[in-house]
Amino acid sequence: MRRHPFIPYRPERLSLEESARRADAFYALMNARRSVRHFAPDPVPRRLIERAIETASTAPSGAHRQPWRFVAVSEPEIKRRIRVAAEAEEYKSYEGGRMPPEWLEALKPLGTDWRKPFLETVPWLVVVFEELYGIDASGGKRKNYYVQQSVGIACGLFIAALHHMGLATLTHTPSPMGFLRRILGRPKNERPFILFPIGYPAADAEVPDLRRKSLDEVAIWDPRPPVDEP
Ligand code: IYR
Repeated sequence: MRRHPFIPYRPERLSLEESARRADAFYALMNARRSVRHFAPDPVPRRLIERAIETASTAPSGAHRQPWRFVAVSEPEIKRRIRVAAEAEEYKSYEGGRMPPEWLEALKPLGTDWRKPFLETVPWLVVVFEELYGIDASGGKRKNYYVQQSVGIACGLFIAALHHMGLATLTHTPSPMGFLRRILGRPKNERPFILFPIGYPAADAEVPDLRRKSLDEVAIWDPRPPVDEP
């Protein structure tokens, strides 16, 4: 493969004051984000979803293969089919013994169960698929690299973009998710990764009163291996 031409990259160098101001403002914005399970039925213009997808698609990716597909659903009938199939799988997980007791215990504080009415009440569902491999013009397979990392980063940017434009979402992973490929008619080289219901939070939406880990709990600075005892 030929090397890309290289072009100058000269983003503006910010003053320390400006960097600190932006750092604080962006942290405050993102720290105010919450995953939402109760949505308003209010419509969301397609233009906003397009922008969020474009933003997500700026993510870095292995060998720049951009191995993500964003499948946006607004049709009520398709949303209904997705809800029915998701609830059937989730019912088996929650009530049919597919989720081990330890997992059910871990979810108790969140109050989730097999019912997923939000899959129908939201104006948009966006299902992100990982492209496991590409298919070239002659039908041959073309390897992708670090697909999970790449798609995971794209999903993070997607969530940030939605939040920044005042929309709410949920990182929903009905399991197993194979039904999404069938209902949405996606090819074999694509695998469902995350399903995002997107809308405005319901007027009476509530979220669990969670605490985020502090900086001290999540960051380790300049660690050294322990000195071996003599
Ligand atoms: N997929 C199920 C279960 C679930 C699992 C985890 I880990 C969560 O953080 C939340 C839910 C569901 O969507 O209910």
